[in-house]
Amino acid sequence: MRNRALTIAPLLFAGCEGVQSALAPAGRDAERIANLFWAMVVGGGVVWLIVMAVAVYGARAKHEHSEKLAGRFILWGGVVFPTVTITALLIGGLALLPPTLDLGPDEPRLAVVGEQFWWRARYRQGDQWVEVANELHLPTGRRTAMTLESPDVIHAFWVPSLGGKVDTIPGRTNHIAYEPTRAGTYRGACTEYCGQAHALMAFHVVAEEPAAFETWLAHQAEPATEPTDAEATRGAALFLEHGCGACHAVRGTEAAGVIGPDLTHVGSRAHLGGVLPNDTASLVRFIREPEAIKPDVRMPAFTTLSDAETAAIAHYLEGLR
Ligand code: HEC
Ligand SMILES: [Cu+2]
Repeated sequence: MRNRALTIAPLLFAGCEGVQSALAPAGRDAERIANLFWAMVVGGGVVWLIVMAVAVYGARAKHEHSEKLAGRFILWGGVVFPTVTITALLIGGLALLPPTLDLGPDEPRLAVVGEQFWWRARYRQGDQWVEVANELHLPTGRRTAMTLESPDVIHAFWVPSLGGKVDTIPGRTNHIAYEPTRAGTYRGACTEYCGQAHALMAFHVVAEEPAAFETWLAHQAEPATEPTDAEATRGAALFLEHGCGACHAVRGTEAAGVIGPDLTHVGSRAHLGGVLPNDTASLVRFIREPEAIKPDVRMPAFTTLSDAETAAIAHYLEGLR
């Protein structure tokens, strides 16, 4: 038993660092939330120790207490103390809301949409909007305001390492802002049950220096690169022939679908669908058996394509950097 506890404990603590932890804050709002959490843990711990000490004392005391003293103890310890501490906690907790919901001076530059089971995001770049999917980038040291929407069901957007959580609600526009303090890649998740693949509705946020962020965004705004070899050229043709472009956009080509993720720069993302490493094997799986990756996915399986055809399409998509 002890052995098992020893093997499990490091795993539990490992969960507290890393890319998806409210206890390892990498954003201004996450820091505030973590501080509130620790204040509650320490405060709760102190109260627990006092209650335990009183309980032990009560169980052991041999002499009688006066009724007046007991009454006073209940009044102060049982009424006044909890009222004061819980009110203080409430005020401390509510005080976190205005700064967390503070959108900063700029108009929201990022519009996030919760889809069936992926995240669409549009960045304002000058007077155009640039669409990306499943991987957001945010500048460090700046507050980025976002709008949150959903076309059909309720999802919730949360990057525990960076800040607060807000629902995406059909027919409504919600807001949140994140201000990363530490560069890195952080994992986000849908935190409102939305269907079979809800737990797989993950995404990543790359927090980077403002200059690197602007370079990234300028690159995402560009149309797709032309295929550079014969196999990629064949893949591009097959992509259009087999109707991928009905759901996916590859800007600069005929593919202009809006149902699925924009694939213009899909090769530049670290993950596919938010959950798989972005490599040839994952691309092939997405084409062959998307349902095996995410149950109820809104993409059909392309089982009639030959191995060579699937490989050519995967090769083409990998080149879209
Ligand atoms: C009926 C619409 C539809 C068609 C047709 C379709 N897809 Fe998809 N595709 C989707 C949707 C929706 C997703 C998002 C799945 C998810 O993560 O929930 C997706 C996801 C993907 C992804 C992962 C993208 C990312 O950003 O993670 C790839 C790659 C992909 N599709 C390739 C293809 C290829 C190649 C074809 C043609 C052989 C194709 N799709 C045809 C709807 C479609
Ligand atoms: Cu969801």
